Amino acid sequence: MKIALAGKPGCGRSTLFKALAGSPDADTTRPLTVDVPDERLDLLEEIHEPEKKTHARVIFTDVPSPALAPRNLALLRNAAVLAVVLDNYALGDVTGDFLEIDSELVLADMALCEKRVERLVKEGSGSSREAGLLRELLSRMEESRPLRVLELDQDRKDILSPYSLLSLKPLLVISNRMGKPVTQEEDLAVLVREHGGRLLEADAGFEMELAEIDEDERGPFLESMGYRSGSLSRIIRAAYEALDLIVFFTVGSDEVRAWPVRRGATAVEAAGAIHSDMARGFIRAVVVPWEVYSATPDRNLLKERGQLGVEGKDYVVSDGDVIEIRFSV
Ligand SMILES: Nc1nc2c(ncn2[C@@H]2O[C@H](COP(=O)(O)OP(=O)(O)OP(=O)(O)O)[C@@H](O)[C@H]2O)c(=O)[nH]1
Ligand SMILES: [Mg+2]
Repeated sequence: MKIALAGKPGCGRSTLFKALAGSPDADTTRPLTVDVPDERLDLLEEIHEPEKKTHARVIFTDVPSPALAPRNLALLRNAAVLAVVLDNYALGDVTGDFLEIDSELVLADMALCEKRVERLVKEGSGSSREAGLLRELLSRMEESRPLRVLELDQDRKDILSPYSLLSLKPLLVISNRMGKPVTQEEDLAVLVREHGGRLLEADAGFEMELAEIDEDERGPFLESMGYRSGSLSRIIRAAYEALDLIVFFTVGSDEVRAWPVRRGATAVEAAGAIHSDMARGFIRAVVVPWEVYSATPDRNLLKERGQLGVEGKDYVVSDGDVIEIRFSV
């Protein structure tokens, strides 16, 4: 999952990026890949002692300012989640900056939709469903509504998905100054809610300094300063929630691994997340819910007790399921 960090010049993006990397020397011009922390996966590692443990991964990019510069558009469109960083530690005008960036996202989407409608008209498809939908979106955006606030059914989302519309992507808004919390009643919090975003707090400067001390000591240090957890885990959690992702696990002596899928994914979609061959040749899935597996991580015993669930293609995956796909190609 890709998360693009964007914001006004000097908002603290690069500082936050280095904090997320856990190193003041991190190269902000390259994507940063981090493991999604997951205690369940750690437990599976203890149980199976595999050669390899593979976390779900998140990739952060530090989008150079100005955020909506043409050279950044591909970066932004490629991201699953946009995170706008706001300077709340120095001279930033948090509400003004937020509104400015969000309206730039909307403008970029309007330009794209207009171009596409023109093209459809030229091709004689001006009265197609797609053209109708784009016109409808344009009229909403003219009222400077970001598309993420609209309720769109799956059909419409499918039509729009090739466009990677920026104001339709989940939005995290990161107030860079955790020591100065934003209350629910504050203008910024109200605005972010109205614009369909999620507000988070970070203290980039402090967390980057923390990166210089031993990893084991960071947690207690954070706590001693009144912070419950670092930005990394909170940003990842918010992104997972915004995308409505869950994870399932595969286990074995070679590898234990966490696989993110959207909530509601079926067994055959889970198989496809692992490998397209597994989806194509899907026979069945052997599924053990997390509570059952973590209590009895023993296939033979589970089998004896009749606790190995044998499921077909349409089984809906639950968060934490331990899954084995049977397939033939
Ligand atoms: N006190 C304090 N200073 C910060 C914090 N975050 C960033 N700074 C400082 O603000 C300045 C700008 O921070 P950067 O992280 O470089 O900001 P940026 O958003 O990457 O800026 P550009 O890439 O130039 O647009 C640097 O001097 C940072 O040390 C913070 O949380 N607290
Ligand atoms: Mg920077």
